[in-house]
Amino acid sequence: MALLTDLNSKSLTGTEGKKHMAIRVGVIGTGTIGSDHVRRLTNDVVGASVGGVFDIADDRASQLASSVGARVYARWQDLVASDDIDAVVVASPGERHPDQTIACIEAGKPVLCEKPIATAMSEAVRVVEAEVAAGRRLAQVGFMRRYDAGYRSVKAAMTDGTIGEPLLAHAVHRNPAVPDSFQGEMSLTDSVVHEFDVFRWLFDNEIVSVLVLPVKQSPVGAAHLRDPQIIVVQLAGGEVVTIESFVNCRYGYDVRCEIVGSLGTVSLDNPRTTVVVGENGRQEHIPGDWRERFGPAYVSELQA
Ligand code: ISE
Repeated sequence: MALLTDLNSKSLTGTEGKKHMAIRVGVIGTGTIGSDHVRRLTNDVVGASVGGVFDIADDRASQLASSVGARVYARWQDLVASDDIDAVVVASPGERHPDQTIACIEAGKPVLCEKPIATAMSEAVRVVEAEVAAGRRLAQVGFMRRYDAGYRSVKAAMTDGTIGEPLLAHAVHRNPAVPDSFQGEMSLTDSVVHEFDVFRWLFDNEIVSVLVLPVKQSPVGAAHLRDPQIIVVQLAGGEVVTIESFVNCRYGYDVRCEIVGSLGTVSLDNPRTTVVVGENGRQEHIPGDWRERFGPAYVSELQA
């Protein structure tokens, strides 16, 4: 919540006589998620504007910057140090995250870093140590599910007594397909990392053990990966979460879960838009990808 506090001090509220001052956000990395964030900050987030962008693909950065009237920086270090930038979004490749996030912390600027915070444990610890040294919370990792309306209702049902004592959860996390660059353990570090975060948040407990079970290999796509997988997570209170990770399910982006409590259950379904009934039976839309499914959550996350 450091971000909110710091930014509020810049008088966003529009009471009479007060100047509206947008927070000028610098965005490092203009790939899919970085470009989406630039557009969201420009079009959807109240009280923010994009002050500058950086990408090693400088043509892409220039094009994006000119589309929103922002400045392009030749080095990310210059963007972080600039007096024209109040806060930073880090959306570069994962291995760059620690250095860039630490630079923001050292410059005293609030930073939203896309997941993962780092690609190695020792690097993640470096970021935490930098924040401890700074003496205040300036960094937040981009776990947007915490801002999703569906997950928030699930959390409410878990905390207001509706389902009694939450005991366990079942989750599915399916992607229609992944590119060849999706390698090795990325199903855990890139996809299931969201479940690792969201179930800690939902149960308000730390993870104490993780078991990964390979499943019979899907004959379709991703021969270079073990896919699907079942992951069994145990939390400090004894709660257990089973997660199916399937990154090549083909039919759509499907993220759901059910929490089982001592008195009932609460389920997170895909957000229902329309149901079509016709000669093909009853059909409902499944999101095509995570950008569609979690678009509103990303806006709420940036707004916060
Ligand atoms: C992607 O990078 C995301 O962050 C999505 O939320 C996740 O569902 C997907 O599996 C990842 O590849």
